[in-house]
Amino acid sequence: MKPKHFGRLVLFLLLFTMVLSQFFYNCVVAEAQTITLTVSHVLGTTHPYQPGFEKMAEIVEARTNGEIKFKIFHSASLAEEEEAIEALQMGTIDITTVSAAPLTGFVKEYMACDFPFMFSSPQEAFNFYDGEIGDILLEKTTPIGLIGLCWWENGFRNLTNSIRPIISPEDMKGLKIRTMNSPVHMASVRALGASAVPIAFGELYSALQQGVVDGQENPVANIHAMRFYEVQKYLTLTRHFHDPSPTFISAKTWNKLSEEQRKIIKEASIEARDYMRQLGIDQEDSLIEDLKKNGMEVIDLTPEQLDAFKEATKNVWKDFEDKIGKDFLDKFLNALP
Ligand code: EAX
Repeated sequence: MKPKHFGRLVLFLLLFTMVLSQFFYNCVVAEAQTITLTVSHVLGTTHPYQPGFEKMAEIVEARTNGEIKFKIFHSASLAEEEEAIEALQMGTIDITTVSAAPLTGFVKEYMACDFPFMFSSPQEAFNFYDGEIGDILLEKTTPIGLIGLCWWENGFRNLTNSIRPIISPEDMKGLKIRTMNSPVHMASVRALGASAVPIAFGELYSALQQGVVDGQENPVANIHAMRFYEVQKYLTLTRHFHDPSPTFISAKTWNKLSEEQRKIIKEASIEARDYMRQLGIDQEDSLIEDLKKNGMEVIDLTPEQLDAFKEATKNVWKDFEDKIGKDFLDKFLNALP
């Protein structure tokens, strides 16, 4: 080979090696800078929680130019709600959305969210939790290691059972009704004449299937997503509890993020909130029709029939004034619509 050709070959190989090493360096650095946030929730993929987190992930990844990605675990595959709260405290899970009930063991003021018959429409509930009271409650979780992003939505809870159609509180007598581990929910179910049996959400289907409990209460989206229609005959649209689902990020995670990344995550959680709330509202009627197609007898109460349930539970809140704290409870009740 002539010397000048050899020289050109060496130069080419040198340049090629430099380009290749720069490429691999960029890949390694880029990978090293990519943050993957672990997200946990307990509902199935057809429930608004899942598309809500997918929407949030899409926004965050786009606005951080791929720096932050989500890995979403649904159907309690990673943790039940209380476990997810503890995991956020430890920083082993980064983000979750949970009902108010599992928070009551960590921050007592969340018990107020579980009182029966507080709201008559989704918008009333949204206005309430997106206002001062919602901000106060989210602030109260900071000391336990959870940063409150905003209030997502689980929906209005309804009664199902496999024994009889429930038209009045009389029909509740003798029934074993599964509740969340919520002292207020349990007291309300007992005030209606049934016995309240707290069971973890992930174990509820088999508990219903085996007859450990006769019934349960959940929003229509949850009843449908978890296929409870396979093990429950009757659905009464009581909408007795409204169930908000505050969304949190671990303080340990939050503290590692830049101001810009925090801003993006907060804004994305709010945009995803509005998206998933609307999804829940839009799908409710069609889900009820699908529950009927799957064999459920759906009872829609008259206003007079519903009044009997309201009357039976109207004093539940009094048993919790001391537990929650009178000052906060007065503020909470005075802010209701
Ligand atoms: O928060 O446990 C329940 O019945 C809740 O609706 C569910 O965990 C979603």
